Amino acid sequence: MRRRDLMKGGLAIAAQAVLPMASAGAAPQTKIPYGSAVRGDALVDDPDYRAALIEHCNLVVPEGGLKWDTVRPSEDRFEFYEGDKLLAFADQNDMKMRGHTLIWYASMPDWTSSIRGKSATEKALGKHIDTVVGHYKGKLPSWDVINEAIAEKPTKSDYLRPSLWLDNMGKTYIDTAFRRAAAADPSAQLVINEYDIECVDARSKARREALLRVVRDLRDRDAPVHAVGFQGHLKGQLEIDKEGVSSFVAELKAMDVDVLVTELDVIDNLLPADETLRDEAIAGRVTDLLQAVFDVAPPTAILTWGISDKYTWVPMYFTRDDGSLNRPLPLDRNYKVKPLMQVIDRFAGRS
Ligand code: 9MR
Repeated sequence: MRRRDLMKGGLAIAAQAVLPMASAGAAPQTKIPYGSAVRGDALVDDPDYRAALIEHCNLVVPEGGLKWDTVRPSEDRFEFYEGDKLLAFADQNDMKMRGHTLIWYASMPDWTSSIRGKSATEKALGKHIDTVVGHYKGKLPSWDVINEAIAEKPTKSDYLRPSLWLDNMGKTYIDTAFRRAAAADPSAQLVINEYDIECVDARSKARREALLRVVRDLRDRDAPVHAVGFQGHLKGQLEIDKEGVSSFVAELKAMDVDVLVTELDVIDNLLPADETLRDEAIAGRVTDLLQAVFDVAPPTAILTWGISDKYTWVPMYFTRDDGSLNRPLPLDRNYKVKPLMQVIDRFAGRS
């Protein structure tokens, strides 16, 4: 069995979602792996954090530990300390670990700004992917190969995000990345990961269309893309485009491309101050997204971008005007289960 098939599974379920409340529905018949992004420092320093991951997750992904700015302090050095530490934790606790991320326009170390020209850029991309995927060959069942390749506001003629890679190699940098990753680890599920593709707004729709175009082009050229990752950084004030998401998943499945949810959380800066109402609204948005996906096909995995509100990227950009703390994740700051965790447990087939 291909390793990526380990991440497949599950049957569609029929839960009813009533906005903005989460509602109970039938449990799926197959378990879907659930996991969280993990911060290396908290893993070492906070025993309650470790215990929460062990209790709730069967999958982990480093939140930053495999990005270029950690792995590549210089052109010739590769630093796997963070990734290896998390993999050891995963192995000890009978969990799997995903890789995030090989090619992303952000988090690039300064020295990469001196890379110029097609041949040098292609060489740098190949060396990075060969070495990093090669280091974990056979150990990580799934990799985010390309992260956030779609333009902020894509148009028909201009739909890819400018980057070192696009600027120097043209749009087939994406094909090259997938081919190199497949060669370095033929058993891994190879994912193209994207954000702001879930909501009812013109921008999300345009971004889904652009992403579909990229995946279709990859398939037409026989590039080994296996799945699309919905990051799922949902904006609490925006409705999920349930129809749009379902038809997007259906178009992907028709090309034999899977989906997974890679970075789920709900940005709550514009949601009510009342914590009970806020937590219900958050659970409701996630129910809508997961239902829209499961209505067509189960995702191969569900991951949240952190497990506890104690460690979340959200306040870096979305603090609340009323001064109360953000609550985007399944457990509160004291590791108490919130309605969002119950929704995940239900869709993951754990309750
Ligand atoms: O949550 C991550 C934050 O701690 C980092 O500072 C930041 C830059 O490396 O990346 C954040 O994670 C992002 C992820 O890698 C890609 N999708 C959006 C996530 C939130 O910004």
